[in-house]
Amino acid sequence: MNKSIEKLLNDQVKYEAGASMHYLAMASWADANGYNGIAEFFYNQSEEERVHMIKLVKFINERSGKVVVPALEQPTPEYKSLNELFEVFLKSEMFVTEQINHVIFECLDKKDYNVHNFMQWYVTEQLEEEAVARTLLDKLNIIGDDKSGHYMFDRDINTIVSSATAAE
Ligand code: OFO
Repeated sequence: MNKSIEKLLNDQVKYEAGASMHYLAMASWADANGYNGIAEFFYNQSEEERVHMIKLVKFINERSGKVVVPALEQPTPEYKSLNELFEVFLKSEMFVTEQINHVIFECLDKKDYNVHNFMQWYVTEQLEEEAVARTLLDKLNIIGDDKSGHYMFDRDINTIVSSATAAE
C-alpha cells in the first residue's frame, strides 16, 4: 500500500476512535443529566464509531499495511446545554467527512482504486450521520430553552432519527 494512503487510513482510525470516545463522554453526560433517550442515542453512536474504526484496522491489515493503534485525547466531559452537545456532534461529523474526502482525494491521486472503493462506504455513512446531526440540531433550535420541549426531544429522539434517515 502506498505510504501516504497508509498514513491517512491510520489517521482515519484515530478520528473514528476519537469520535467513539467523544460520543461515549456525551452519552455519559446525558445519562448523568437525566436525558436517557439522548444517552442511548450517543451510546449507540459511540458503538457505531468503534465499528467504523475496526473496519479500517482490518482493511489496513488485509492490504498488508501497518496499523498504528493511536493514543487519544480526553474528550470534553461537560456541556452547557443540549444545543452545545448537538453542535459539537455536528462539528465532529463534519470534521470526519472532511478527513474522508481527503483520503478519497489521495486515493484518486495515487490511483489506488481499491482503497477508493472501500472508502465509499464511509462516504455514504457520513452523509447519513451529518443529516441526522443537522436534523437534531434544527429541532433543538426550534425548541429553544423550553424545558418541556427538551423532555419531549429526549423521549422522541429515536423517532426523530428514524424519520431523518427515512427521508434520505
Ligand atoms: Fe464514523 O461515522 Fe461518523 O464519524
